[in-house]
Amino acid sequence: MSEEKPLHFHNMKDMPSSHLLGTGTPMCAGCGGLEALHEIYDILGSRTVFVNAAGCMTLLSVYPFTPFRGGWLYTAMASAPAGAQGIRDALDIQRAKGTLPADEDLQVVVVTGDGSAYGMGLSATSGAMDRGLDFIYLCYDNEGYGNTGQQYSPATPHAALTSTSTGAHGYPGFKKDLFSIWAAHKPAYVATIIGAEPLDLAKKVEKLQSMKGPRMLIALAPCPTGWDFDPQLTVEIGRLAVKTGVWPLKEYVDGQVVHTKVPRQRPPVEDYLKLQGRFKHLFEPQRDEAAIAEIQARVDAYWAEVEGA
Ligand SMILES: Cc1ncc(C[n+]2csc(CCOP(=O)(O)OP(=O)(O)O)c2C)c(N)n1
Ligand code: SF4
Ligand SMILES: [Mg+2]
Repeated sequence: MSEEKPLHFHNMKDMPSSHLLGTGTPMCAGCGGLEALHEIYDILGSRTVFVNAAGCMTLLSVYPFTPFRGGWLYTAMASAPAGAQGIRDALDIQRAKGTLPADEDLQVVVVTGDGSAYGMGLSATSGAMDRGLDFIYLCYDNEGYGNTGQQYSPATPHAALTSTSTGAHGYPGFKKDLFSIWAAHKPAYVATIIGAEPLDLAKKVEKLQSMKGPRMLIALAPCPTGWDFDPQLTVEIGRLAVKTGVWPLKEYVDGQVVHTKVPRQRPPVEDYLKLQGRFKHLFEPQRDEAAIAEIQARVDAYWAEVEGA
């Protein structure tokens, strides 16, 4: 009888990092969160300990299998930054004792979804920034509790249908501005990114690698399963999020917010909305002009402020 191969990679030290993610994992096809994580990991490299709060990415490392060559710590949803503190402290103690050479030190990277970052884990994140913890925080933002069936979260956009906002008008609330909340703590770095804009993403990840202290990334993560679109549209939807102005690409550094891409000729937001089943009720059986106009007006107001600044 032939030996069965495991579905997941297990400590495949010689495989390039670009081959590690997305292969043999139980993630959905076209996952925008995985796309961003993959691109980031290609730059960060394997001297990385990921600290992950419960969510879709947790499925990447199911003991004893992992696609990563560095470390992985799994935490409860509210406590990934506290887990990162413990790992950083342990590394620093080993450095001080001389048992960990400088060139073998590891970078500590929190990876959580929006449910943790915008909600349950915000207090622990705030504390970690207050303490100046030397870590990177990547939030892949699929705008809902994806792993448990896309319930709405504080990151869900206005009017989106989720499994807990099912009425004729979708989610009545508005997406929380996590970028500003994080920037208000005055950490070393905050940026928004998206996998569909890999050059912008790469410049930001390279920049933050030369810094110390809290460094924060929010990646909009188009989610075919939760947003209801064909997986082959992930990149197109990601690019449209940027082109229409729905997802501003920006960074906070040295007390300043700088937009790294300013879409001056913005197509209407409905070009982005109508590709996604979660907004289908805005177009069928008849157009909800008021809701579409409100979403457009908020995007326009954002950019009017940026361009007038
Ligand atoms: C305190 C707590 N409540 C609920 C859960 C169940 N749970 C596991 S993953 C998850 C969704 C997390 O959402 P998010 O952080 O956005 O990550 P995603 O699933 O979208 O990747 C939930 C609610 C949990 N693990 N812990
Ligand atoms: S539910 Fe969405 S975020 Fe989660 S693995 Fe699937 S595509 Fe990715
Ligand atoms: Mg989520």
